[in-house]
Amino acid sequence: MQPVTLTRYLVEEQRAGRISAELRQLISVVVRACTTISIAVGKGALGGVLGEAGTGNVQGEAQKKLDVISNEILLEANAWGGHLAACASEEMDHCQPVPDEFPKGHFLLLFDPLDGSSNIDVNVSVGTIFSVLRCPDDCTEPKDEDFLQPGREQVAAGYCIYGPQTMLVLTTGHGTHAFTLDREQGLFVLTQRDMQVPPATKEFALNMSNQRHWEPQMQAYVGDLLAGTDGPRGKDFNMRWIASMVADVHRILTRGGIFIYPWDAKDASKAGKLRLMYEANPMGMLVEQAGGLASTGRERILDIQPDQLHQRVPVFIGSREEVEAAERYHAQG
Ligand code: P6P
Repeated sequence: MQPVTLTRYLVEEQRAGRISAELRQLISVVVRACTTISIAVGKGALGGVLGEAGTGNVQGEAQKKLDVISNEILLEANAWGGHLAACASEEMDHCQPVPDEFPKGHFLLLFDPLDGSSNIDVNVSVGTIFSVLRCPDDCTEPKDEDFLQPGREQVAAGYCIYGPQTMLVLTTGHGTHAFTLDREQGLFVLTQRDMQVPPATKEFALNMSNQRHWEPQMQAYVGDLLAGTDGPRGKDFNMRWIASMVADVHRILTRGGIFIYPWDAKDASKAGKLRLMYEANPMGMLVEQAGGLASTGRERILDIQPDQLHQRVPVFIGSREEVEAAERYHAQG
């Protein structure tokens, strides 16, 4: 049986009427840019790309050289194809319309070009997260406001994880599927069709150092996770925290678990650490398409009506039964 390449998968999805030619092209261009990013990340010190860029982003975070490089790779790859109207990125204050010299398409692309970049200099897996929305009909001059659509409106979402293998995990609303990069041929090959998140889990991903800043419901929920068989959950849990959302979510899509970044009082003005539009929404679509749940602890992430491009949100994402358990604790007064 011939391996199914990403190209063949996308052609067959288009032939089946599940994606348009324009969306097929958009995904192909984004994935090709991710392959270029994978090469840059893989060079590390040999490529002179480690360390700080000496600049900051809209989040007030110091940018790594690879943050800036990855952002440029994605912008340049998507400028000329005519499949896109504008891009928005964690690394840019405002959206960037396709240059007027090129035709504009019907989609909006959002991305975190290199999520987990604090891990780059210590050789831990990082990744690119992307989300695709339709451009509103009248958006000839795309603005930030055109991007402010609930996550349930996404037409595609995915990430590329740069780890021991470079893998693409993709959904166009018809299941979540994994592709592995064949480095010799420079091709992504379908290696797991229809990923399914196990409904129950004994593994949680959480930065425990923030514990004293959590609200009481979160304290109670985590307290019972830690109590294990001695507490009401009646089972012992294991903990993992890679501090790279792409890597933690990839593990959860592969073997189950719950990833949590709750609200904390460290900076009470922020609703959470993770961003809704290009982290929580795409990951939420991928996990829901694999049978899991994505919640703020109190509502479905994909139902949130955004009011800012870079707004943050609390995140509980993964195995259905565990996210529902977390929501029960947060339903207490
Ligand atoms: P902390 C990376 O900076 C990121 O946005 C996510 O990829 C990751 O899950 C989280 O922040 C890590 O946050 O507070 O543990 O460094």
